Amino acid sequence: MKYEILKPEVNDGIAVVTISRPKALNALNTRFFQEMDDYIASVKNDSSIKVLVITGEGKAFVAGADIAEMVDKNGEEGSAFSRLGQATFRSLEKLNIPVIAAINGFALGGGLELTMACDFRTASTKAKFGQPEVNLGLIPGYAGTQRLPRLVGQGDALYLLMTADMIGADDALRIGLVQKVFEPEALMEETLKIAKNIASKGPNAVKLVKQVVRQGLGMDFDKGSELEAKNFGSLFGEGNEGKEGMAAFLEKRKPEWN
Ligand code: DAK
Repeated sequence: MKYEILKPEVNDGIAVVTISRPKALNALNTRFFQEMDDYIASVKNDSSIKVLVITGEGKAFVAGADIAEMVDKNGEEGSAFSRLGQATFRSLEKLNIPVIAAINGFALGGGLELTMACDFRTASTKAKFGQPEVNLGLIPGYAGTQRLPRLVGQGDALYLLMTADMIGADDALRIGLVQKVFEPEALMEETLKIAKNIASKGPNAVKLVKQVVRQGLGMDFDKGSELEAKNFGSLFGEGNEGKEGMAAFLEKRKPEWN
């Protein structure tokens, strides 16, 4: 598929995809979701990609769902538009490699929901965050009501959802919505350093961390711990990653992952 909105690149196993529709502050339209579905499928099929970074072009990461496209929809079409986005974000979340949102500017509404489908978030000091749907007489449509309270807790989530306040990077860091904040010109370089650092770790272990944490969140504690124990065991044994990592430590050398 030829992309009009997404700009993908890959260097040394790190994929970066830039959302580029700057005239509309990268607002999410149907075309975006079609391209993103195609892109996610291509990343899934490329085992050389170790980490994916998503960012936006210009002064926004993504300023929300495309209001101009949504305005004429009836209830049924609105639900269909919502399901389309939910499915895309869910398949992004289910990619087995780490996905980082590098938030360069506005991350509002559907844009913030997109970042929350990533594994963690870095941000520029200029980034702004909010769920402004109630300003439009709407509620989030891409599972923001579900992911935001899981990430930041009920109080901060309901505050953001009810007031539609836009918060800056410092507040986002304080409530745990983002994990690192950098000067705008350093955002990509620093985020790529994080991505490279992760890419140097045991690749199966990194994938299992993601899988066990995400699946475990939907389970009770004991079932989650059992899931951990089962997966822990899968890294042992001749030819397995844990064996190599521990041997390398004891032999004072760098591990050689397969
Ligand atoms: N959609 C479409 N166009 C947008 C847009 C958006 N979300 N945000 C900005 N733009 C467009 C503007 O209309 C403007 O276009 P032109 O007038 O130049 O043609 C251009 O981008 C530049 O924007 P501004 O001139 O407004 O730029 P400023 O720097 O002055 O302001 C701003 C930046 C981010 C504060 C402002 O643009 C703004 O408030 N934007 C809207 C933010 C917003 O409310 N976003 C949340 C959208 S609601 C659902 C599915 C999904 C959702 C809900 C329900 N179901 C189907 C149930 C999700 C909803 C949302 O995401």
